[in-house]
Amino acid sequence: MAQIPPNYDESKVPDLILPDPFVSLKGNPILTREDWENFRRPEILRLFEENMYGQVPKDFDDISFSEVTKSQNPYSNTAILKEVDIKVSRKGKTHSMRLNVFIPKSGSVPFPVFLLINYKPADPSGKLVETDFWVVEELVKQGYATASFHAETVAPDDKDKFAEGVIGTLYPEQLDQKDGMRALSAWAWGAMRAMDYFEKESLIDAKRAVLVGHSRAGKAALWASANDTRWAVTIPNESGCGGAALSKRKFGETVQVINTSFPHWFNDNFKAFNGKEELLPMDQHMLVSLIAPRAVYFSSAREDRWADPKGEYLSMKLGSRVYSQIYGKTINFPLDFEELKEPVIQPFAGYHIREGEHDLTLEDWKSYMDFVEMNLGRKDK
Ligand code: GTR
Repeated sequence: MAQIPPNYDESKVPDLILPDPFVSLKGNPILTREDWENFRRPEILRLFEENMYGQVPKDFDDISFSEVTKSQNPYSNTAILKEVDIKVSRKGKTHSMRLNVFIPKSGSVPFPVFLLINYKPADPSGKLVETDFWVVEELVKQGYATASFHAETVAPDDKDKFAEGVIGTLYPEQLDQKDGMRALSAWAWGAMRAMDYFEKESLIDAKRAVLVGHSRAGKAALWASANDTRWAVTIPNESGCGGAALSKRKFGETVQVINTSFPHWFNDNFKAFNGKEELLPMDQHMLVSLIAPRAVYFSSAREDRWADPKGEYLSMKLGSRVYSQIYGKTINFPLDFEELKEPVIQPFAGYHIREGEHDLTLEDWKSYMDFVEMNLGRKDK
């Protein structure tokens, strides 16, 4: 199929006909928490697994954590650095991923933690500084531990090599399945193994863990949290198509474009929706609904039209209805996208759009800390 140029014209966005999170596939209304959690939520999770992201296998035989000392600690005045090799074995094979963890030197233990899935490659010299992209200093100053892993240590971000990590080593049978694990599911799996470590580390409060990812890693963060309810707060930044943005708007990056440029991110079944977003049995607002009743925050950038900021806001606005309709909480997104100026920081669900381009910046992180403080509180306060 020939590639259609991206649409940036709001008047050309098709009329949105979105599946209703609160009506089951058989057409039954979903009104209670019981029906939601026991029936509809698993049904929606399976729709995403089958048609889009692929499986996230949960089984393995063994996991171990060992501290290695490889790098200098650039924040040694305020934080201790732990470099942790997480080794996971299944059926006689072992995969190892590296987690870099900074823990405040002072403050009350255990510390809430921010995990960043970092899709950028590791610095060949082993440098752990990421400036604005990973604001270790600011997070530590505010009383948070923070950790990150490079996505490539779980699955290389390369259409020819993506299986040369956890997929090929631990779960090779997934490669033969049309709904099998691909790169985004593998990165989500990596976040879960980091969570396994947090649960074992007494300086970290795994019950107050925040998962952050930018762009492709934001897609993985959302999918990780849909699969793993241990994350207290989920924050995908500018995650766009295949992340926060509604696919059926076909604004900016489309399913066909993403599947062509990055065929290794999503499962094989997703390719059937190239140019046919209207046939998807779900849309991304339903991914938001899978996070509830835990807290979720989306962020966009004004000039990042490729990621469809309006589509990101709309999916938050629509998907967060689960908090009121099923969980009886008050959620308010009274403004239209065009009227938004200030970050919406409130219990359970938040959003901001900042000026500027596609990036993860200190300004974004500051709003995340405000949202997290409101939703989780801090022990030392
Ligand atoms: C782009 C891709 C987006 C987004 C972005 C990124 O090339 O089209 O979906 O994931 O990369 O990860 O920075």
